[in-house]
Order: sequence, then structure tokens, then C-alpha cells
Amino acid sequence: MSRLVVVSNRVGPVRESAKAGGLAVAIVDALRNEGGIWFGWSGEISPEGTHANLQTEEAGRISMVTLDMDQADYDAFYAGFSNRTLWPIFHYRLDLAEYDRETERGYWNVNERFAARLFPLLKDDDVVWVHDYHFLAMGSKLRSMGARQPIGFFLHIPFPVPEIIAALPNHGALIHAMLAYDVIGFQTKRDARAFIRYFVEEFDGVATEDGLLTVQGRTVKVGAFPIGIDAEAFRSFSVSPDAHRQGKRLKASGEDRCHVIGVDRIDYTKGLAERFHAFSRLLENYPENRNHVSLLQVAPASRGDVDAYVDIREELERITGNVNGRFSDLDWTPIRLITRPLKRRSLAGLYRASKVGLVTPLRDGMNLVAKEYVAAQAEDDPGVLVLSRFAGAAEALDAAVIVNPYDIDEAAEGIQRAVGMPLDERQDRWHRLFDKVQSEDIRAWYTSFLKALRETARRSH
Ligand code: ADQ
Repeated sequence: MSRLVVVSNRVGPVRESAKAGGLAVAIVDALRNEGGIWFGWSGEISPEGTHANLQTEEAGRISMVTLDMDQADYDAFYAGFSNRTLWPIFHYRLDLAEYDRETERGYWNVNERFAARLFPLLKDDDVVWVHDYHFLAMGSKLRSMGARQPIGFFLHIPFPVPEIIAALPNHGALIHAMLAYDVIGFQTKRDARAFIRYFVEEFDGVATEDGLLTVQGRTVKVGAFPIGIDAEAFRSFSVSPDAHRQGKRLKASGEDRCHVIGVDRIDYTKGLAERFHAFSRLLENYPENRNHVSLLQVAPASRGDVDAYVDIREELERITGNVNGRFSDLDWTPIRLITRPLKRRSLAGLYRASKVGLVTPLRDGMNLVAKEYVAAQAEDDPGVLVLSRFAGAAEALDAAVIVNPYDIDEAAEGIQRAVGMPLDERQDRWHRLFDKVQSEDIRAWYTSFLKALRETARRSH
């Protein structure tokens, strides 16, 4: 079988680690099965940057090939255009988006220099799979160097409606460059539709049956490939000794109490402040929950060099202080906030010991925490998932209690429903959710994407 070459901003870790990040777990699984190269940034900043020697590390069937960036690349490409421009715009946060031409140039340059370092490593029968918003232009750069291999692209974050994309200066050049890919995959049907609509409206594109999109004589495949988790592995984590220990510690903090859990990187897309306000509203509007229901929020820091992220942590600490000051009792603390990453087994144990999983992003590509929470539940006494309608996961996980996270009262009602839900309803919902988590698991994700990529490439090359 042909080699798989995966390109993503961050490479590794290959072994299980405490580090947060849904993408890494998924890619390792795909590469373990297919064998090949994982190419991307080393995570290091050095004066030679992209011109330094490539670093190679072998891990079983996976070769990890990485290169550094210099400080200017990091500022323009990573912290700048990727995380201050594209990330907020693609998550519908035009109010937080920053733009300047220099960072945009840096983004295109880094895409080009990464492509130039990758191109000589490619063999004719390789299949290339590029990931995420950092490398929207990588495919077009590889093509202009002469790459004829099948190249696919998967976007892990939402693709917004054309009215929002239109706010991105020079959007035409960047989004049009994506047509260099043979298959363009999104988390949801909604995202795929938005992408097609963009080309229909901006470039007179024509969408045909089977998700084919033709623009100016070039035809590409566009589809939804919802990412998942390794459901079986996660389920076994949830009954591991580590998981059991953590679950017991959580329960020991309130034997007959009801635990509600949230697990998210600190990010303005995750709706954390709104979630804390909803929990506070639950205690206000439904006083029977006082001294009974606690929220544990695990929220490791991310992107500390972007101001918007530092502010969130301070805001969360402030709200936690206010709510706890107002409602705490001698033996009960309403909100606990842990701002460090935990091991996956520990997380699984905490999910399993929590009666409610609260996943309420304002906008999210998929959200793997929702799937992990479901996979970790005990069949005979499952907890309830409260899920934002704006998480990609809501498209399939419609048996969750679906809420609008902008509506604090509705979110509080959702938690209240979940806390009081009878066993038969919990079991019924959980079975429906777990079926989806199992059938749309990590293997289904990459096998369906790679199948589409190989088929499309066979047709068009
Ligand atoms: P993220 O925004 O990082 O991913 P998510 O899908 O929820 O969001 O994945 C987070 C992962 O990190 C989960 O596996 C979770 O267990 C882990 N994690 C979070 N907090 C942790 C902690 N304190 N300790 C340890 N692990 C922690 C992006 C997109 C998502 C998309 C994924 C995958 O924003 O929408 O679902 O990529 O495509």
C-alpha cells in the first residue's frame, strides 16, 4: 500500500501523554495503521528557522519529520495570521479578529517554505493528507512545485458561512487556493455546505451530486468526515485503576452529591464564562441544588501569548470566586477549577464519576470531549451529556440534552433536566449516543477520508 504523508502544524506526541489536543490522538491512530511520514513544525524557534536541517524521529511505522521556525515566522504565521485572524473568523468571532498584510504574507511564506521542504521527501505513490487552518495554502504550493500525488485536506475547525468569510481580507485568494486539494473534508455537513455555497456565490462554482464541486474547470470532492475517538480504548481507560482512583477521589469530596464536569482547553470558543454563569443560574433558580450539585471544570491553559486567552483565565477565576463566595457551605464548594492538563485515564475516571457532562462551546468544529464523556459512562447508570447546538458533535449526538449556550437560562434548565433525569431515560439516550460514538469513531474517520482521497485521485490523475 502507498505511504501516508500527514502534514499538520504540530507533530506528536506519538505515545500517550498528558498533553491536551484532539488532533494528535487521531493522527497517531491513522499513521499507526497506514505507516508513513508525519511532517510539521518541531515546536522550536531557532535563528535558522525553516532553513535548518530537518529533524527525524522514528516511532514504529511512523517517521516524524519536523522543522523549526524563526521568531518572525512564529509571530506572523502561527501567533499572527493562524491564531489571531483565521481562528477567530472561522469561529464566527469577527469582534476578536485582527488582520494585517504582513502577517498574511508570513502565512503564505511559511506555507511555501514548509511545502518546499516536504516536496523532495515525497514518492510518486504517496498519498498526502494536510490538516487544519494553518496550511490552507500548502496544497497549492506543493502543486506549483510539481506534486502530482493525491492531496487531501481536512479542516478541524468550523467553516463559516460565506458572509463571515467575506470579512477576511483577500479571502478569494486563500479559499480558492484550497481547490488544489483533491478532497476537502469538514467536520459536519453544515460546514461542507457553507464551503460549497462560498464557491457558488463567489466563483460561480457548480455543485453536483456526490459532493463534487466544479470551479473554473477544476473538480474537487467536498464532504463531511466527522472525527471521532477510539471509543473502545477510551471505554477501557474509564475502568482502569487510575480512572477508578480519580473517580473515587471526586466522589469522596461529596459522597451523595451530584458532580457536573467540563473539560476544555481555555479558549474563547469554548463558552466557559457562559457555562459558569449557567451553573450559577442553576443554583439561583433551582435552590434544591445548593449543597448538592458541584461543577468541576478542568481547563488547561493554551496559547498564552495571545492576550484574549490570558483574560479568560482571569475571568474564570473571578466568576469562580464570586459563585463560591455566594453559595459555598462548610462542606460544599460549588465550582472547582483545575487549570492543568490531566492524564487521559484520569479524565476518563472523572467523566465516569460525573452525572452530567457539560460541553457548551459557542462554536466548535466537532468537540471530542463530548464523545469521550459518552464513551466513559457505565451502561447500568450512565450520566447525561448536555451539549451546545453549536458544537459539530451535535449533528450526530442529537440524543444529548441540546442547549443554546448564549441563553444562560436555557443552559441552566438543561443542567437541571440532566441532574433529575430518570434512569430509563438516561439509559435510552446513552445507548443512542454510544451507538453514534462507536460507529463514527476514529477509524471510521480516517478510513472514509482516505478512501475518498484514493478514489478521487484515481479518477482525476
Ligand atoms: P480542540 O479545540 O482542542 O480541538 P476537542 O475536540 O474538545 O477540542 O479536543 C480536546 C482534547 O484535549 C480532548 O481529547 C480532551 O480529552 C483533551 N483535553 C482537554 N482538556 C484536557 C485536560 N485538562 N487534560 C487532558 N486532556 C485534555 C480541535 C477543534 C475541535 C475538534 C478537534 C479534533 O477545535 O472542534 O473536535 O480539533 O478535530
